[in-house]
Amino acid sequence: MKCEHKTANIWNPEMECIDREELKKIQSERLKKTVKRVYENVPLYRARMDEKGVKPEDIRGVDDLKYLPFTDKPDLREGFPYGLFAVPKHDIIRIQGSSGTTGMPIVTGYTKNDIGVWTEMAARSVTMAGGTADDIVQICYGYGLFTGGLGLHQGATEVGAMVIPMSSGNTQRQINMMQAMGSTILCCTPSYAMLIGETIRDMGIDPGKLKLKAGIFGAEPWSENMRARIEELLGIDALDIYGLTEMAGPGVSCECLYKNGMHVNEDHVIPEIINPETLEVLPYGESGELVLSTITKEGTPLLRYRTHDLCRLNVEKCECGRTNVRMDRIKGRSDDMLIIRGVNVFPSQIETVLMEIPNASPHFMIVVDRVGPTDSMQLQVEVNDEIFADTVGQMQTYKKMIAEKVKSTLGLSADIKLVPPKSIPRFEGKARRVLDNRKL
Ligand code: DLL
Repeated sequence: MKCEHKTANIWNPEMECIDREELKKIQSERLKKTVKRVYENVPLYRARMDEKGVKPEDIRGVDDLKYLPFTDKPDLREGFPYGLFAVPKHDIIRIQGSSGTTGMPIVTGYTKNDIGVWTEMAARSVTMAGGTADDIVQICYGYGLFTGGLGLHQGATEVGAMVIPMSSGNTQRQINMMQAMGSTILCCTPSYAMLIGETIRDMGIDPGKLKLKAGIFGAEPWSENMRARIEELLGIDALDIYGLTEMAGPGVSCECLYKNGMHVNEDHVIPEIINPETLEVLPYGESGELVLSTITKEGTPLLRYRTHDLCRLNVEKCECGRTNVRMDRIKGRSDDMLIIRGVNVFPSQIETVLMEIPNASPHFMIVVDRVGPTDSMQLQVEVNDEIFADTVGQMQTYKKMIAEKVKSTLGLSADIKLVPPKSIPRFEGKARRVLDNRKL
């Protein structure tokens, strides 16, 4: 592991190392302005706040955050495409969307200022990984609606690094470029970093001969074991980065080289931890669901947005000197969303697809595995007697039809297995439709 660059700079020491009382004042001012703006411009917030009997002037600072209503993914789906925009379309210069469905995407709009804020958060992240104008940053997150590619691209550009906008895929070509250009920082999902590392090993390349020093990996859950494996395969410091489309994208938080939690950019986003059952706010240090409020976003500001990501917040000052709160690694989700090969999948989407297919039942099981560094998804679908009595050829055609429909709706390939009637377990309470065998 190469740690000699641990004394890396801090991109914005004024904000990242701010006195916490001072920070609270800034957050309070920004929160008040955001509340006023959404109340005046977004019908959903006005209705929710009126329902709770809360007026913008009741929110006098961060301590009053708890009086505000929550927002959640369905609000964004229902508001699609422009329902939650707080500024006229004229002021929006970019749209980004979630990596999940092609059916009902989630989109957020950015004003010029929003792009600036997001760029700043990503620049802080690249700097946390030791990135400077002397670095060569290879970005293998997807470019497009997904925020990974463009987010890190903007951040690395802001830092002045040389950016190689590879996007994902074509692993051998990635490695050839990495060798030829002398890339020093790699940005991709942790599972793709594993694949790159294993391919480098299989190609007989000595990782010590590469110029790579650090990796900025996120967009899906991973573990300390996986970190150790990637660091060994690539000879780098592997850092965790967190973000979500709804909050701008990657850079909500990122680890510094001390690798002890992800520093949250609290001057732009306020984190809270709640008990997902009772919705009660929990103190720092307790595990629960992460709830985020944007306090500088203009295009699509979101207050008390339920991420459904489970983690813990640590308010102790980090050895690196930053004072902002750190988020632990994401431990799981409080809803049933799965992330398979970087694509967000809800079991309910599979159910919707199956309901559109004649003779398929809504009884199914998703079995997720990790074969080497790649996720695989098997979809076990219960069919009726008529299909089950068909010839092998007819069953193959039927399977193909389901696979195509799943692919076109989710953008993911699944191995379809038809199972006999009544063979999938039935549940009286919440159905468990997912068997996740991945050891992350
Ligand atoms: O995944 C943004 C991103 C891009 C983050 C590149 C980091 C790097 P979405 O596609 O909207 O946005 O998915 C957001 O992904 O709610 C988490 O469940 C999960 N996620 C993101 N980062 C991490 C991470 C991007 N470091 C959803 N660890 C979030 C675990 C993560 N889960």
